[in-house]
Amino acid sequence: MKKSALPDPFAQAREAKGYGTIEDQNDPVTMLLRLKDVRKTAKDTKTFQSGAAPGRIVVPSEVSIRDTRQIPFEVDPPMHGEYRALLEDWFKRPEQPDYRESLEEIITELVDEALQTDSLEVMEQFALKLQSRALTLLLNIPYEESDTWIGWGMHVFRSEESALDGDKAAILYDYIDAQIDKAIEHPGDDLYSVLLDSEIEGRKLTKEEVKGVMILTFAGGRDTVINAVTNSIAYFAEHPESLCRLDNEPEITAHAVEELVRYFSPLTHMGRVVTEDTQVCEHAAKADTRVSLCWASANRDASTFENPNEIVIDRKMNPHVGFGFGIHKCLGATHARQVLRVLLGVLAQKVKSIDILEQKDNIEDWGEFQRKVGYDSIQVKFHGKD
Ligand code: HEM
Ligand code: EMZ
Repeated sequence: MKKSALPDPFAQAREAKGYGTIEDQNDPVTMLLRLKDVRKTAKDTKTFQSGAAPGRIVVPSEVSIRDTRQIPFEVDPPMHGEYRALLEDWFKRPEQPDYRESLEEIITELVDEALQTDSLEVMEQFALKLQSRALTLLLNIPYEESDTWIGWGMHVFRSEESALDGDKAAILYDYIDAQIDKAIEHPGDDLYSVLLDSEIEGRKLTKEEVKGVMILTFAGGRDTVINAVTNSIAYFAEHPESLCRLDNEPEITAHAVEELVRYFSPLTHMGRVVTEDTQVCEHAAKADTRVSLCWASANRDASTFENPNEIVIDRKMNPHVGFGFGIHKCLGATHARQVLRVLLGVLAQKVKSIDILEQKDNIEDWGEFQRKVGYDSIQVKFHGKD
């Protein structure tokens, strides 16, 4: 097994019965493992709702550490569409040329630094910095603000021991409250100010609604991007031929990014609350229980993906659900894709090879399933082209 591989722990259960069951704070979750079922369930927002108690669709449940509803993630139609319409244009800005150029500057600086270092810990010294600095572009705020977020360290709203740490989460929530108050006093052209000035159903968004969008922007786009970046570097360390191909055929870059997101599936699964007694893959799902859409399992479903456990860097047919499916599909995907495209471009251009010196895998514990999602830490050495 390669050091950079992410094995698929769901294969057997997916093929045998299509689901698995896990315990979580006395609110068990039936994980749906097949691509077909994940898609069907994601589409049926009436029977499988997102707008339950704030935090309940997240696994592990965040009900005990959060009261603020994340928007538009924890909202169902028709309100979901109203919020989403407010946000779409802003979250498409990463397609603009100047946004891409700024990303290129951020990433080039980090890669140049990495080339000067004998041993680089990718999670903390590369991916966290990249993610934080890139996020200043999405929020349209000064670059220096990223120093604060980097200063929070790897585990901001989680502690090392537990995925649920209310005190840690409060650091982020209090920070966002303070930033909203600042934007009220001195409105600018940042995301906070734009949201505070937006209207829904003929009224301004409340502070609580703005907070709900901002928490999601920070939380949803942090670990996912950090893992995608770090896993990409580990992959290229063991597949220098793929870096070489990207250099010679930059036109495959967009395909490569989709394939990496499929294979890595940085968000393993996301829950829904069942609103009426129903059936999912011949399994009774009672009203007010939880199911989850397991993107990571669906993305290895051999009935759709040939050689699902291999990274086929220019895979053509790739209807993966790494960014979700249906109305809640990832709003940050344009940003995440641009980050990864630019990263691949810069690596292909400057890096000849990467050695993995030491690694500690990050294994998520989902009851009967143990899933490697990335690394707690990984030390590497970059080698430049000349
Ligand atoms: C939704 C994955 C990056 C913001 C989602 C969903 C997935 C996902 C699977 C669907 C959740 C559901 O249906 O319940 C990812 C991955 C990322 C990534 C794999 C990186 C590789 C980001 C970033 C941001 C972001 C960078 C913003 C900064 C959101 C938001 C939603 C969402 C706001 C909810 C959209 C809605 O409910 O309409 N993401 N995400 N994500 N993501 Fe991401
Ligand atoms: C929630 C979630 C969003 C949750 C789209 O996914 O990401 C998780 O990492 C957070 O813990 O609060 O934002």
